[in-house]
Amino acid sequence: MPAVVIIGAQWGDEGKGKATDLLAGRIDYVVKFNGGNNAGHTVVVGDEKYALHLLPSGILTEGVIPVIANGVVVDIEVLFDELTALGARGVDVSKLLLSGNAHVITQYHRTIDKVTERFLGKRQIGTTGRGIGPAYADKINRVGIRVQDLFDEKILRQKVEGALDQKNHLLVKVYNRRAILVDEVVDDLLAYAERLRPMVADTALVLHEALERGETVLFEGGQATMLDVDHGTYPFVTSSSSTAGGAATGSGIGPNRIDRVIGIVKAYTTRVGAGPFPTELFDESGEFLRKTGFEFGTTTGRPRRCGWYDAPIARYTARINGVTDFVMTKLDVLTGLERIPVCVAYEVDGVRFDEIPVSQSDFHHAKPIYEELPGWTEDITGARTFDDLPANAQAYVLAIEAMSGARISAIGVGPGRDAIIQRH
Ligand code: 2SA
Ligand code: GDP
Ligand code: MG
Repeated sequence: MPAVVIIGAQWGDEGKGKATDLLAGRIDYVVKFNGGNNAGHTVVVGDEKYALHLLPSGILTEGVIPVIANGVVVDIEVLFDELTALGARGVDVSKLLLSGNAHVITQYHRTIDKVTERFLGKRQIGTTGRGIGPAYADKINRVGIRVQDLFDEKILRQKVEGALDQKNHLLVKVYNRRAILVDEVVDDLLAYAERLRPMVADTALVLHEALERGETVLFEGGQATMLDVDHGTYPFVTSSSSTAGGAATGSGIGPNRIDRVIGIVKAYTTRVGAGPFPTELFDESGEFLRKTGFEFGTTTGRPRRCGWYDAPIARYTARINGVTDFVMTKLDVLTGLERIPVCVAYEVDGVRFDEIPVSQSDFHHAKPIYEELPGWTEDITGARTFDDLPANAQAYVLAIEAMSGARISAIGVGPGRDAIIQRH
């Protein structure tokens, strides 16, 4: 099982760190291939709680080599802050490898992210404000700064000048902000160059060689399928490829290397930021899920929008990613509900849609068609085999599996690392 991809199958925060832990001990490399410090992984190890934003959660697994690959956008200050904080808690961070082709998030990306959101008013995306979109926009627009540019001051200066040219015009004339000085940005970035140098590697080659040796490489997706720039609910998406295909382009391995794609689904659904969400709840059930599941953003602290499980979304993400199996998290959060609605299809203007409507406008006002499943009241956090679960919890998992397009290979029953049931 040499190359495994883990992706979010909904709108993020499914608990991807949990699946990483499942494979721990068998992993040699863990790779972040998309996004930046907009990700938020909370990982509970014993009594310790770690919140990671830029670094892959696999960094917490001893002996694993963490890799930040070319598809990532890197805020260097955040990178060093996270490394320092983890190092102070005894985590070995010395093996981190960083692709020289990864793009850099600079202060002007953060500024533009914030001002454009403010100017969008009602049309806001609800970004994390970390400069992610503007950094990817520069990458695609071919005016981005890459990690390797920090080692050539002349090139760096030219590139920063090029990038700031139009941006300063916009900042001063449209947004009424002060112009950003080239020197300021260049000096900021150069200050990190020597500290960065030892981490920088040809990560595509490193991963290729590892796979050739038969070692196991885990690709840890940030955000989720429904936030993918191509396959998500555009424009209410992040700016990277957060689907399984992104693991290949975002790291430089061939797609045929990928052996297993694990989709992480919550036993219900959450979303942060704006955009369509058919099963969203606005009543006390939503409040119950938010409180019981502790649904608040790991990066921004924003309350997450909560709703019931959406089977058409699971089927869609199973297809888009080639999911081989799902890991379902947070089944314990549903304990105590008398009946649990599950969305099996949608209704749009009187027409039934069994799959996600292609038209975004239709999806925006799609009404869920629910099937109700009976709940359970027993505490399931101590369950470690499928048979330990109450009959109704078993039936819930099996019913969802039947509608979701792939096998459920493991079930999360609590926040702790070991609170998981594996099905063989
Ligand atoms: P951005 O900042 O450009 O990536 O925002 C674009 C949209 O993508 C959403 N997004 C996320 N959704 C869920 N979780 C994310 N990570 C953090 C977490 C979020 C947080 O794990 O909790 O702390 O708020 C994440 N990152 C980006 C975002 O909400 C926008 O809808
Ligand atoms: P990620 O973005 O997918 O890495 O997920 P987050 O870390 O943002 O959010 C997942 C949260 O759910 C974390 O606080 C985890 O500790 C928690 N979690 C993961 N699995 C379970 C589970 O099975 N039950 C409960 N109650 N919490 C879980
Ligand atoms: Mg998260």
